[in-house]
Amino acid sequence: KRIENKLLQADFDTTFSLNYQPVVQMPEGRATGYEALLRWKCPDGTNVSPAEFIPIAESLGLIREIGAWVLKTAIKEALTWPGELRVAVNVSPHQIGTGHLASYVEMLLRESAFPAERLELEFTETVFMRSDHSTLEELARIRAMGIRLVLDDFGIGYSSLSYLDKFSFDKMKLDRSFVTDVTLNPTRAAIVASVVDLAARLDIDLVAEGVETLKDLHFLTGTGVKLGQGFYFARPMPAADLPLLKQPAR
Ligand code: G
Ligand code: G
Ligand code: NA
Ligand code: MN
Repeated sequence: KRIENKLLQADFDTTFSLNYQPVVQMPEGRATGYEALLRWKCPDGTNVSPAEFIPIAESLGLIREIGAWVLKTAIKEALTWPGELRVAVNVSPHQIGTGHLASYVEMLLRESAFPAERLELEFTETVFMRSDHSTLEELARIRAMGIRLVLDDFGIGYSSLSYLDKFSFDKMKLDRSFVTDVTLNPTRAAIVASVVDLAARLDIDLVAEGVETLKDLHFLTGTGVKLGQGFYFARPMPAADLPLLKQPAR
């Protein structure tokens, strides 16, 4: 309840900020782009995790307004980055289905002249739970603008393969639960190898999430995963701290 009240009264521009975590080419670690991750620092000084406040924002009907702030801010910050770097924004399923998201992003890209191909929108499989026609239509409209669609946290939703059949994504991110301790766990190793094969056959970029150790990195590259994200390469950081030169992230 207290978080709900704070969220309802929150001044976005002064209490929200975005951190960015690189998605890198493996093994060398060169950034291909950055995922924007929302941070909220309440006026009383406490940091609240998006894992906690995003579901509340969804139930309060605030998520569209927050999502609009995230999109606007991420594009504004990414405008100054070198042209080969993409920015990825997480989108809640509550933000899509009415056509407003597609129109808003179209407007942002037009006003900022940010290239659509440099913007990625990340959706989890929950975006398909309602699975209505209007959601698929809006996703298609967004993709037709040249924006890249990313299937986030792949593998932990229910019946994830059916979503690949329903809609074409440009990239999928293998959930970090399969990457953690992959070198010690033959089941996870088998899952990673199968998803590498699946992504290659579908011609979808694959990112391994949660790369935390050099061992993880060696296993993943040996199994054919080309893109990675995780604490081994970099933690999420403020835009001002990003190493934006054409150097490996480490
Ligand atoms: O960065 P962190 O691990 O605290 O993120 C926790 C969760 O919050 C993750 O599932 C992440 O995808 C989600 N999240 C972070 N930023 C955003 C955002 O801007 N919008 C939405 N909808 N989810 C976000
Ligand atoms: O759901 P999503 O994949 O968007 O969640 C992103 C979250 O995962 C971020 O909040 C980030 O802090 C967290 N994260 C990123 N890399 C790692 C990692 O290597 N290990 C762990 N445990 N969490 C990570
Ligand atoms: Na994400
Ligand atoms: Mn994810």
